[in-house]
Amino acid sequence: MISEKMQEALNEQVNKEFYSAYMYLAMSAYCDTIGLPGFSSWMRLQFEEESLHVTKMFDYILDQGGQIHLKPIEEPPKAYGTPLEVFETTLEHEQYVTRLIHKLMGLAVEEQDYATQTFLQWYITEQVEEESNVNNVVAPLRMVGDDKGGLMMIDQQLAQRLPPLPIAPK
Ligand code: OFO
Repeated sequence: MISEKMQEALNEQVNKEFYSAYMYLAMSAYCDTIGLPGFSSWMRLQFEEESLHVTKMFDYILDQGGQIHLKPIEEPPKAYGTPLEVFETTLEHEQYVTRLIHKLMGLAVEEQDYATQTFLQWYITEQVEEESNVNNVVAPLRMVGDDKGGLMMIDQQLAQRLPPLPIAPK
């Protein structure tokens, strides 16, 4: 059982995770149009990962006897600037999501909702990984600057990203 306040906060986070998925799909299209297929494929897999974050939280709300409240998803931008800017935006976004998850945990602590605290621990760990993965792309992008050869190499590396593993069943 979860409180109504927690249920609403989790539904709000489901919407934010949907937005993340939507934004990465838009970034995937953008990277494809600027001739970076490896970047595009990385973003497409990030979209898939965010979709898993959505369904994990969706299932938790239902498992707790809560109600799902799906809200409109904000429209993401169409263009994202240079390849470095694409990943800087990604980093800022993931840092924002980390803050949202921490806020949710704060609410779970305040409400002495131990089940939700345990559940959210997975997202807290996941956000550390999300930020680290993006930082690992931002750093080489800053290093290569405008060098086209360097950019092509990074594009090839990003193309190697593997699809996300399915999230373990509850
Ligand atoms: Fe769902 O972690 Fe990114 O946004």
